Amino acid sequence: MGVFSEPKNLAVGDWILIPNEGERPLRILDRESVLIRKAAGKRTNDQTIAANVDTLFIVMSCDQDFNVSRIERYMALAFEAGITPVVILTKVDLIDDTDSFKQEAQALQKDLRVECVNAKDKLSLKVIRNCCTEGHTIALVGSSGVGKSTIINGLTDAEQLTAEVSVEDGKGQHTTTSRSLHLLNDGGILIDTPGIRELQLSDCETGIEDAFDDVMQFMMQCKFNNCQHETEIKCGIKAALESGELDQRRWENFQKLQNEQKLRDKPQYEKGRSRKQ
Ligand SMILES: Nc1nc2c(ncn2[C@@H]2O[C@H](COP(=O)(O)OP(=O)(O)O)[C@@H](O)[C@H]2O)c(=O)[nH]1
Ligand SMILES: [Mg+2]
Repeated sequence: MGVFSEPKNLAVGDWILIPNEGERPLRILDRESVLIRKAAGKRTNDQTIAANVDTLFIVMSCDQDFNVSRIERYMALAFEAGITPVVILTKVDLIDDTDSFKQEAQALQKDLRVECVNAKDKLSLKVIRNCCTEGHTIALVGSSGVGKSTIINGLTDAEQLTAEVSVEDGKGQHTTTSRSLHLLNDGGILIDTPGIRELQLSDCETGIEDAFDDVMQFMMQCKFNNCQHETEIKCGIKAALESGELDQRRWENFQKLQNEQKLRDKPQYEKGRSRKQ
């Protein structure tokens, strides 16, 4: 058996084989999934957010943080890694109309699971408790201040640092600065991530196609295979936009995410050129 050497990208969620307590680890178990994003500010490096995740909780509060385009971005990230996304809408106790937020998120995909919670109320968290079964790993992502640590506190008995939030601007202070892993009594595992301000997708083409399966269907209706969805006749996208089946925002976000991918795949010097255009 080989000598254990820690790889550079050992990530939260990795499983390590240790023969007996206190002995040297033998090896890292093969990963079932890996959540990757493009490292902020760097052009080439990918950053592993977490390994062996089964479910991604996309946490968003029902206030100015709520943004469906950002949900779509996180969905693409999850689908690319083969992870099931669940949208958790928090701070429902602070608003009257929860349904409009829920409906907007639900409209993104028919079978997308969307749950509304008051993260400060353990009873309210009951709706997501069934995700935390034995052997199941959940990573929480979302802006800072939306309630990720509060959800973890509610689902575990541990006390994590949470930030006080100002009600007027809805912004929490940044308290979680590194990833952390929490074992639940019922056997599940929760992984907290620091609020990611600028989530750039790594290699994510199929993830985007899965997150926008309706758009892919509309494209199949185009008369021409190389349709640019601009001036061509019998364009499935234009027809869907005109009929209202596809909304302009969703179409623009799809194009934005796809363009990020194209830019990512270009050699460095071409990236420089395309920025100047
Ligand atoms: N009223 C209310 N406050 C919440 C809720 N979720 C989180 N908070 C508050 O929002 C602030 C930020 O929460 P925190 O869990 O630290 O956010 P994180 O940065 O996503 O981990 C804290 O003051 C929490 O008490 C919620 O559902 N309802
Ligand atoms: Mg936190």
